[in-house]
Amino acid sequence: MQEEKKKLLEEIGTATSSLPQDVKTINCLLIGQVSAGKTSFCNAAATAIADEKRLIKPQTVYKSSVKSTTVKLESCILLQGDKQLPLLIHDCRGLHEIDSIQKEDIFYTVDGHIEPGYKFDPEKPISISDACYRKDPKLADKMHCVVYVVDATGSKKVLASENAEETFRDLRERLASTYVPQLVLMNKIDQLHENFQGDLERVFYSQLVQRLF
Ligand SMILES: Nc1nc2c(ncn2[C@@H]2O[C@H](COP(=O)(O)OP(=O)(O)OP(=O)(O)O)[C@@H](O)[C@H]2O)c(=O)[nH]1
Ligand SMILES: [Mg+2]
Repeated sequence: MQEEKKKLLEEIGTATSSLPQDVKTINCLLIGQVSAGKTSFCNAAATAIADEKRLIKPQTVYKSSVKSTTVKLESCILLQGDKQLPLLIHDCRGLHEIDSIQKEDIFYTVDGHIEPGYKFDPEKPISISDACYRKDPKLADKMHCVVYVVDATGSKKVLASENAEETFRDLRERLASTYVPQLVLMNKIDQLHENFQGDLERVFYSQLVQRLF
């Protein structure tokens, strides 16, 4: 396990070497339904890499609200000791029937128009006169990878809402002509079936998980 982790960290550490010089960090955006576990994933990744044997930012652990806890565009820095890895995971407000992140704001974020720290307004997308609006984003400001975080326990259909389905579909279409990789992160699999709780590796062979896709 430690060997795999070392290899993964080496890969992340050298991931920018083939990119243009001004791209010092790879930006990865997590999007998904409210409560899908976006922030928890950031915290888990930061905790695993820091190796401090304590949970970084444990405040999401007991959350059960229907509204998004995360309201801003937040960048999760991954620290290994005092060294920062060249990968930033960006966390944002979740999708929901009420008080959702606006679809246009997701597009603006992917295109690098929104500065970290921007508080998403569920009523309207960012205005181009906003202080957090970047008029002329460079390649380094854009998202280089998009991860759709889905809650495996949400319902028979993991997206669970038309709003989310439409947003995911439109984003997929927008990104289809780009080289931005798109991944799905299925979360809360530990709750999908009691058999998984003791041995999470079983999910890789599970027909239940396969059917959800
Ligand atoms: N069992 C289980 N619970 C999880 C997992 N990931 C997250 N949770 C719980 O799910 C709830 C929501 O997690 P968050 O990380 O706040 O979800 P989020 O997607 O950031 O939500 P918003 O910011 O509100 O959009 C919390 O109570 C977490 O503890 C998981 O893998 N398994
Ligand atoms: Mg969150």
